Amino acid sequence: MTRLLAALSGALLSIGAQAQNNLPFTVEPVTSFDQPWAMAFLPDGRLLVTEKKGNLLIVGQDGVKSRAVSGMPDVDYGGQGGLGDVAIHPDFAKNSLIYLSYAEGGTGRTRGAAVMRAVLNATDRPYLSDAEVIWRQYPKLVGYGHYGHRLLLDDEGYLWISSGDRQKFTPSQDMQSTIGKIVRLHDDGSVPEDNPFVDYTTVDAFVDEEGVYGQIWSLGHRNPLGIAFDLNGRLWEIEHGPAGGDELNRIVRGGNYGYPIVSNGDHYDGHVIPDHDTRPEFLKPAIWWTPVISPGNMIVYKGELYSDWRGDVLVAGLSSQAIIRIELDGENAREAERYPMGARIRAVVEGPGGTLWALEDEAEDSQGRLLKLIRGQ
Ligand SMILES: [Ca+2]
Ligand SMILES: [Ca+2]
Repeated sequence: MTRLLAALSGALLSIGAQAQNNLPFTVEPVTSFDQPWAMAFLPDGRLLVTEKKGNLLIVGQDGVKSRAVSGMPDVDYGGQGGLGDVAIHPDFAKNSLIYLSYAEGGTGRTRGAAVMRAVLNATDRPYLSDAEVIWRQYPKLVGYGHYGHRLLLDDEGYLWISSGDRQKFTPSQDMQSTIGKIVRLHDDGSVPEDNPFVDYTTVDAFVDEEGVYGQIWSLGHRNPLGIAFDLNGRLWEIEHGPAGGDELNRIVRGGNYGYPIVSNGDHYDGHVIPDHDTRPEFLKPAIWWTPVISPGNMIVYKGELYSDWRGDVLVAGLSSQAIIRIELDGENAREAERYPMGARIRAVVEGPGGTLWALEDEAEDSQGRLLKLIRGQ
């Protein structure tokens, strides 16, 4: 019996805190979720975690979960769609505002990404109030893929949205849509007057009945799932390429990143897409990957706990089943290290005190776990 208990506790220990070979951190599973997609820390140290089917949960660092937050939007769950990202307003301590992205059903079989802003009442029965849909991807399209819809709120009060190409290719170059774009808005969803294409409506060739030009910051993206500022205020974005050609891009105002005219990958059906170096008028990626890494999200690490990583990009890898560390040097970037995680990683986030947390993608036979990455062994 004693031996059985010892064996059991040994097994539990090995499931609990796994000191995996040659990782610079110990992986501690905290809890698990039903198809988790994104997470963000509240100022009080608790986490908000989204589940793709539509639930938002408040989670303690000990893994204790709240009831599902009520007052959520109706999400169009299916394929890659559902509840997506969650982001917290920089003045959350004063205004309790959060932002949620999700797939929203339209007329007929169309759907598209949307962003809701709401007050989070983080009580025992948490709920959203004053909810307002402040952005909708335009136009809504048939299909369940490539919503993108990663959210970033910066300290100046801008809301950045990565908007995927919905697997439709050419709209990424179409200025009459927000498909395949990076969008920049004020935190209430209004359009900043200094956005690069605000004045396009004065160009005779263009009509802008839906008011989308003004929202666009950059174009020619495929499925951007990560967006973050570095320590020097430069904006970076990471996106899925087609067959090959995942990209890390340094995002500049009004930039065109070339998709689907150029890509260092090619179409899945075998059709060649000319590579970036054939068309220098399009901005080329700082790093591209073939075979792909399949980025889930990205952050720029800003803490002190992993002091040697300060200013580096960390990418959650889906098909690469890894966390990928990228060193930035001005406009340049290079992959520095890859940490194998043994599971598809959907998100990596920095928590209080520079702690690092990762969210697994749900596998067929298991839920996606929340992992704390503990420095040292
Ligand atoms: Ca590109
Ligand atoms: Ca190519």
